[in-house]
Amino acid sequence: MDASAADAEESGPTPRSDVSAAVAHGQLTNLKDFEVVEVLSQDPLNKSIALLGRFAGRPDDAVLLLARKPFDAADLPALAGPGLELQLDFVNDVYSKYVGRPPPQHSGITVDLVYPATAKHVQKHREQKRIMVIETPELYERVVLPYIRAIPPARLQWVYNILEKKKEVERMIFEDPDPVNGFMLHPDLKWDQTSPDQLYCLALVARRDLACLRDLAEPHLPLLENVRDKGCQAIQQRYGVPASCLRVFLHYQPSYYHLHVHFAHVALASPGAAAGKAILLDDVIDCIKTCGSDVWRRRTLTYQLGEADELWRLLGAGAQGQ
Ligand code: G7M
Repeated sequence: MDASAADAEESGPTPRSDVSAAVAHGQLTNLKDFEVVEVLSQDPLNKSIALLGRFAGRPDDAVLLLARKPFDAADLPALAGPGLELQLDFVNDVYSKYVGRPPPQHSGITVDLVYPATAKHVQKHREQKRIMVIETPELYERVVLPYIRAIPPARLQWVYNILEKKKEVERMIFEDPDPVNGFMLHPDLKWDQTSPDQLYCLALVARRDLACLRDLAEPHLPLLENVRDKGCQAIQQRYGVPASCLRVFLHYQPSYYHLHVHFAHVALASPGAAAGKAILLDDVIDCIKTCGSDVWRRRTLTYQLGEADELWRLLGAGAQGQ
């Protein structure tokens, strides 16, 4: 380490460009310059907490997700600070994942950092009111589809980084390179790969013209069956978890509009696997076969929406929920 770097370490915050570069290159080794601004949400059941913070002297927001046994607010200054040693798992665009080596009194913390975080990232993790909304095909065409089309492509940067093998390459579990029916399978950001009964993997389809469930029709059956069959097979081979122990599903609405499929261990009680969010891939396939090719365009879909979601405002969800 040169003299200036040593000075910065001892006497004050790391220069702005250093923190951004350290995060982008996965070289963050502790959170000494991190200041907690707000506790966004807590989930004692899942032993996790989401924090809004900033790095000293920098204007950008950061979202920090810590997961372990339920948190004691008094521990936060030590925990989201110099005592926590970081070991890089991977970096992808503004998303990075670490294993945190906490001070001796703490143990087993995963550290997910989104930096710089947009207002959308912050809102997503803030405790919010949720309601169920009913989306008719007419509402989809008039409100939801234009909303999806207006999302800046940059939101999918992390997906394209994976598909172009710029990120998470060494984490890849399986690849079928076929441009029409192919996909890549990776551990989901949510899973630290330590325990197979917490298994959570994500299949990203290779083609880029399918945004979500509403786009799926009869010509996509070979793709969907391929993802299900080869995805389950690859998970069985790598982790020893059989297809009968996997919940394989899509989200509607998803957070990211590039078609992807979730593979979660059936024992995992994840909010993302709940009714009103998850739709089983087998049901998606069977519906197309039994109800017709355009069934997912014709169906009225009921799902949960958070107050912070842009769709809440566009669908007048507040009014629907009163
Ligand atoms: O709700 P939706 O179906 O859009 O879920 C997207 C999934 O992608 C979630 O389960 C996230 O945990 C996962 N995910 C999000 N990001 C930003 C990443 C990432 O950078 N890498 C990986 N492997 N998974 C991600």
